[in-house]
Formats: sequence, C-alpha cells, structure tokens
Amino acid sequence: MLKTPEAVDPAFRADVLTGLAEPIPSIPARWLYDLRGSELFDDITRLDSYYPTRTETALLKTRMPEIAALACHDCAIVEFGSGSSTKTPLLLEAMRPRAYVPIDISGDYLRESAARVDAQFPTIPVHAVEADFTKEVVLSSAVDGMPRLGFFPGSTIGNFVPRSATDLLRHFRDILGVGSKLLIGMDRVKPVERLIAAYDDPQGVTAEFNLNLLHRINRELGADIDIDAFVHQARWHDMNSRVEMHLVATRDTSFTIDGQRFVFAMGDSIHTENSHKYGSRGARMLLLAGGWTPLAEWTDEAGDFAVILGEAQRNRFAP
Ligand code: AVJ
Repeated sequence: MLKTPEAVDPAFRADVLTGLAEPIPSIPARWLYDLRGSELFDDITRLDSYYPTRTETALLKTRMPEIAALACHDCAIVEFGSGSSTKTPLLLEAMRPRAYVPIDISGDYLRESAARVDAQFPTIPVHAVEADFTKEVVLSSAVDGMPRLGFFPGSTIGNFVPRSATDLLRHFRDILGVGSKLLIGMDRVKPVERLIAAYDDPQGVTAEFNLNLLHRINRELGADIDIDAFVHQARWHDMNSRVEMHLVATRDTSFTIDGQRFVFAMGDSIHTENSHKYGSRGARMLLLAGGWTPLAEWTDEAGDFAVILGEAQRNRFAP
C-alpha cells in the first residue's frame, strides 16, 4: 500500500515554477521550512557559529525586567510566526499578559505551541490564529480593547527586503492598532567572516538545510533535480547589507518540474534566502518607516544582536 502523500501546497508549486523562470532564479525563503527544514533550522540554532538565537535569548533573559516594564501592562501579546518559539515563555513569565495570541501559518505548530503555553501558564488565555501573517489576520474579539504588544523575534524581519519589511511593519501596525507596541529582534552588521561562518557552518548543517529545498521539490513536485549538481553557498552582499543563501550548480545540469524544463550552466545559482543585517540607526529608521517609533533598544555586550521596542504612535499632522 502506498502511503498517503503529504498534501502539496499549490502555492509552493506556483512559487517554484515562477521563481526558477526568473532572470535571477530564486525561491521564496519560507519554503525552506517544511518539517525537515524546521528540524534542520532547530539544529542550526544550536551551532557554535550561529550566534543569533542564543544571543537574542540571553538578551531577553537578562533584560526582561526592563523590557516588561516598558512593553506591557495588562496587555495581549501577539506573536507573529510563533513556530516552536522557546522565547515566548520568557515574555509570558515576566509580563503575565491578559491573553496570548500566537499567529502561525502551520496549524500543527500552532496547536502544539498553544498546548505548551496552556500547560505552562494555565491562567493565560490563548487565542491562536492560523494565518499567514503577511496576509489578512483577524484577531479574536476576545482581545478587543486590550493594549497590545506584538512580538517578532529571531530577526525574521531580516528575511524581507527593506521594501517588503516596511510593508510588513505597516501591516503589523494595522493589525495591532495605534497605541500598540512591538518588540522586534534584529541582527546587526558585523565582520564578514563571522556572518559567513554563521550561514556556512563547518558541520554542513546550513548546507543540508538549504539543499533540503531541492529534496522537497523532488519529493512534493515530482521533479528530477540532480541534487549532487548543486552546492550551498553563503554570500555577503555589502551594498544591500545582507547575507544571501544560494544553491550553485557545480556543472551544467537540467531538470523538469511539471513538464517545465530548467537548464542551469555551471556556476548558475538559485537564490534561496536573504538575511538583512542592520546597524543601530538603520534598524530604527526601518521601524520608523514602518510606522513604529523606537522607544528603547537593547543589545548584548558585543553588539551582535538587538531587540528594539517600538510604539505605533498616532499620525501627526505636522511638522
Ligand atoms: C530564521 C530567518 C532568521 O536568517 O538567520 C539561518 C534563517 N538561514 N541560517 C536567519 C537561517 C540560514 C534565519 N531566520
């Protein structure tokens, strides 16, 4: 008997076919995170060379009393892309919000994290929303009238090019409303060697994470990509201030997806992810452009990572 195949998201097929046909072949980064990809990302967060997760978590731990005092008084915490977040309990413990609203595109993750919070904080009501937070999100009416704190950790904002990042921040403002606050994690610019090491680890976990996308395309879309013909590459794009992940063809190769043929010459690449890095002022300007006035900012001693608190202030007529 054949196993029931995993349901294939039609948007995945469309994005892959469209992206690979572009002049600079690319696939949106969110497709890296299937079950296997999410496991591999979890492994990445434990690598010595991948500093962001541990730095942000330590920062939240040590500065939480100050953060909580400024960010949330009897608020509802709305987490964008709650995933398997291990940072959430730190906030819930310190802020004791009136409600917790995790938003995630994956219903499985959502139910899991909602159950975890329920077990650990039985007195905090959880109103989970299964949604793509870049699209329309309807919050439970149970949080109507509550002050709101958005939580967007992990430097996920770095995955969006600044124009889309601005759109997303404005969208968060629309969802949460004027007067709301946003606690956001943003990775900092630092020497290239450290950035590349974080995205091309000697253990090869990030390579496996990136190459898993090709396995996923073969598996879910019935493609015949010769995965051995591609290698993982991390590049620093200085002008755009970002690390890029690519899958580079090591020889001429071709494959077919859905009857559509794609030809790659040696050296051609598929661009699979951007991870933008911001300086202190750049980060705050991005927030301002998205409609969030920075109130406070916390960094680790080395200045590797920042957590910033912004407020959605009323639009002013002047100046
Ligand atoms: C989870 C998107 C923030 O950009 O640092 C890690 C993803 N990619 N290693 C990041 C990632 C390769 C990560 N984000």
